[in-house]
Amino acid sequence: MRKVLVANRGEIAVRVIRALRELGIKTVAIHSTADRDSLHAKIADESICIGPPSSLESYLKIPAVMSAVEVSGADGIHPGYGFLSENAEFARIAAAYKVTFIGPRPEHIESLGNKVKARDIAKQVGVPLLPGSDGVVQSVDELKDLAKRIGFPLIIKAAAGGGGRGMKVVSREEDLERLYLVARNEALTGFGSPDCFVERYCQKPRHIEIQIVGDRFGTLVHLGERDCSVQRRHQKVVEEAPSPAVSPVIRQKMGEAALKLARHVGYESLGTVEFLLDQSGAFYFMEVNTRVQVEHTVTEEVTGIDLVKEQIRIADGHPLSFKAEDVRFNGHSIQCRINAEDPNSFAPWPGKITAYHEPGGPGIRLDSMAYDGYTVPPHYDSLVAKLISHGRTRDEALQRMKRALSEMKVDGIRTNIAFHERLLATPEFMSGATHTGLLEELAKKGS
Ligand code: MV4
Repeated sequence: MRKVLVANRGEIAVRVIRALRELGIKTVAIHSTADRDSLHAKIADESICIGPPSSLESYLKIPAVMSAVEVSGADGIHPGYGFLSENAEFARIAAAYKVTFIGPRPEHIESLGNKVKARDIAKQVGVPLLPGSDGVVQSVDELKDLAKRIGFPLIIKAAAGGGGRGMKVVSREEDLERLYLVARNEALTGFGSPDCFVERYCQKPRHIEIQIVGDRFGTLVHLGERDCSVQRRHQKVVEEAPSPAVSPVIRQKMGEAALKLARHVGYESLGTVEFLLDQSGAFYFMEVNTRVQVEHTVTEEVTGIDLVKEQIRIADGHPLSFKAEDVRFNGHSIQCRINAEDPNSFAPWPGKITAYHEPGGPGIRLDSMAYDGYTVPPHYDSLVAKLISHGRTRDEALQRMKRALSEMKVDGIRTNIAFHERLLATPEFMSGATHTGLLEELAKKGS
């Protein structure tokens, strides 16, 4: 590839442009009218306005993006995360234009992006699953039979959903039929298909995900886990690698499970295999993400591997730049997502940044779209920066993060910086005793 169009905005567009520049590849940014002054549009070699602020009419509009590809003469597209990154149709259109889509093959986006299909593949290759339906639940009667076998609580999930959207937890038999019908309805309006499946509900699990990377020569490697248990309404808040709850034995088993699944389909790109880890140490397959993730950074910090460069090189037909046997895990990394939001209501808080200071020093990395005088637009998600620390131990990474949070200054808008400072000082976080219900529990306690 000589020139790549970055079909995204914000911190990930900046991250991808940096990787492309290191590889000696020219960069094309696209932006909406609301993003004229965005950092990604400023630092790219070329920048093209593709539409109005609404994502539907800009970053999500395939004809607008493909027009920019044609105008610029780009021979590759990097989709980042969100937007069109897991749209198989977009990947197919790129291929039809003889443009390299920097991601997996369209059929893998499609099959692994469907939770029922992905679950079926996991079952075929013997990856652990929670007890549940074989495929889509076809009727209320079938659901009632399943509930007798699985027991309560159980969870109904949309086949086409993802990232926690389109799920219903059912605690009592009396609610089963009603919530099933609600789930189908929401799945249809939210994802275009009413198909749902069902699983036993796992209480207070950890969200652990394995980073995988495969090239087009059949080499597939896992790069260990990330612990993304600290979430609020399915939005991750803090991520870390390694997980305080994952032993070498669990890591090896989970890594092998992720690779078995990926090998079975012949996966070629970056990917993430999500698991739930329960309090007994058992883990269960959840879903596969076929894109680069917001939290890829903590894996980069502990492995020293530039995942975005690997992803680009793989798509360009190169083998992995490292050997599986040379992968080493070094120390600990933590990421705090800095959002433009009200610290009390968590509502987005766009506006002009009137004073900005970036933390630095040993073991600190900041992946950001912000600068002094930048106006955070109201049209997109509220993530403005990712603060990432690295240390020899979890404690050192934690102390560095606390120190960096105290240095960071973002005036003019509200942010969750002080929220992170409080969270990192709780006994639960300090001891590594995190789980997906932690933020709710802390909110109830008023801490
Ligand atoms: C679950 C679960 C418990 N049991 N499935 C959410 C995101 C998606 N990847 C899967 N998710 C979950 N699936 C079963 N069978 C718990 C979650 C979950 C979660 C649920 C409620 C509130 C917060 C959560 C955070 C992470 C995962």
